[in-house]
Amino acid sequence: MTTALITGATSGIGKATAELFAKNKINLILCGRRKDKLIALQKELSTLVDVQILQFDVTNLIQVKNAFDSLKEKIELIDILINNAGGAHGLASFEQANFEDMDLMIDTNIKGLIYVSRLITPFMVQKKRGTIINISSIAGKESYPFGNVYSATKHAVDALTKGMRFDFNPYGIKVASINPGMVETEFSNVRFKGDEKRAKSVYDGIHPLLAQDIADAIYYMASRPSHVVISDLTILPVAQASAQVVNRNK
Ligand code: NDP
Ligand code: 8X3
Repeated sequence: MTTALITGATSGIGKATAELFAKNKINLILCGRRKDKLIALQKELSTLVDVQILQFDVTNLIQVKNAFDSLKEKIELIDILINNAGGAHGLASFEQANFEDMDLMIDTNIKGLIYVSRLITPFMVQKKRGTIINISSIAGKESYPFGNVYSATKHAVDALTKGMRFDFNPYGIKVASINPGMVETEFSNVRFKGDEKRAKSVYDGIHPLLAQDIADAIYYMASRPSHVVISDLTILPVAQASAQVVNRNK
């Protein structure tokens, strides 16, 4: 049976992907910081497949290493890695952006993805098999006003995806990225630090993507025949023409 590790499985895109993978009989290793959410999801999905949970913060290399060491036999079996944990913190003009927010985005979206991938890929290389899907963003393709550092971190994800594709080419490992536009998840609540009104207003007058729309695409990418890799996929709600151009007339 296939085994997938999903980071950021406690909400949004990661959770929807876990649910869809379980329906399709893919064993799961689910990761996140919120243990109660991991336990609830494990309970929900373990009637369908084997579900292991690992609680750690992707920004903390020691925590990532310890978590993987605690599940070594299963980590070695991973066929699919979904690098999804991440997010935006703040939305401010560069000269006013908060240092803690900037550090957190760099540490989570870039360094977290590097730590997780660096620890898992040696086993894929050994097996000469595996699929890595990095969740980037439309912000990884274009910058937009006030998106400065978030956008830079997602451009880095794009660059890392391409770099990994070169390095893993000799081993037949598939490396892909998916670049969603506006998806209504906890993303904006996190970006605006719990200001629900402001978070909701991001989706005013549009029909945004749902986490399930991205999960569908991830599953499609992960289930192609062995000679096919969908290397780069951008998905937008119909209302969105670019990171900035959004038709709010529904
Ligand atoms: P959510 O906020 O709903 O989910 C984010 C997930 O990341 C949570 O499960 C969270 O888990 C996890 N996470 C965040 N920080 C850490 C950390 N330091 N260590 C471990 N896990 C962490 O947002 P989305 O589902 O929308 O976001 C998923 C990915 O999709 C992100 O990389 C985001 O940048 C990207 N994306 C989102 C878009 C959108 O419009 N929503 C558009 C394009 C890309 P926990 O808090 O339990 O640790
Ligand atoms: C999230 C998409 O455009 O809100 O990555 O930054 S956007």
